[in-house]
Amino acid sequence: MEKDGRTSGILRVNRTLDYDAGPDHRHFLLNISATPLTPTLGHVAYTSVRIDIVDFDDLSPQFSHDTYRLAFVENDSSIINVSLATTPRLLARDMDFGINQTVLYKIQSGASLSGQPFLQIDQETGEFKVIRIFDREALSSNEILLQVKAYQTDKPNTRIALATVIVTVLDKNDNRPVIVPTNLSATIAENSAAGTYVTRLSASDLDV
Ligand SMILES: [Ca+2]
Ligand SMILES: [Ca+2]
Ligand SMILES: [Ca+2]
Repeated sequence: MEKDGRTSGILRVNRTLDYDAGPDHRHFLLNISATPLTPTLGHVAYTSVRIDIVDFDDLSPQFSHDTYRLAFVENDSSIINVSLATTPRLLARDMDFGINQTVLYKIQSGASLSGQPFLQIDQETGEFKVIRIFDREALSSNEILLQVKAYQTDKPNTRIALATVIVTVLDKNDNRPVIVPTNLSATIAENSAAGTYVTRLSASDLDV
């Protein structure tokens, strides 16, 4: 800070002040002396001025990573409504202060299959819950991409951050192999030599 000239007594800032830079940047104590224009020995007055910097909401939440991973097993009713944490743990921070740093989480897209939601996020902790079981075999891929949003509670549309959660649906061996065709007859001449081709069967399994 500087005095505005030597005579007016007005104080003005001469550089940008940053509350978010830490406690040392939030208060200033100025010791000020006043002397007559024509210095006279001993005619000096002193005072001090305390300046408190208040936070301005100039930052948005930021995720600790761009991408997080979540994995659970298909068709497993034991995980319904159990809190599941991502790896690494979903975390967004806003380095402002007070209301300007409050962060909540929300699933932006990707948590529905055939129009039915299967995942929920805890808006405060960022943990997920599976709310509906489904078959890995019903998916075209075992990975589902979610977009999650962290937002400042009082500015949910402007102070935001986005991250991706890669959901991996782990396969369970819940399908029997199927032999194709299921009924078959074949003929072969008697006295055929060992190794003579008879017919071909194939088996498949929907699991991966
Ligand atoms: Ca700030
Ligand atoms: Ca903020
Ligand atoms: Ca399976």
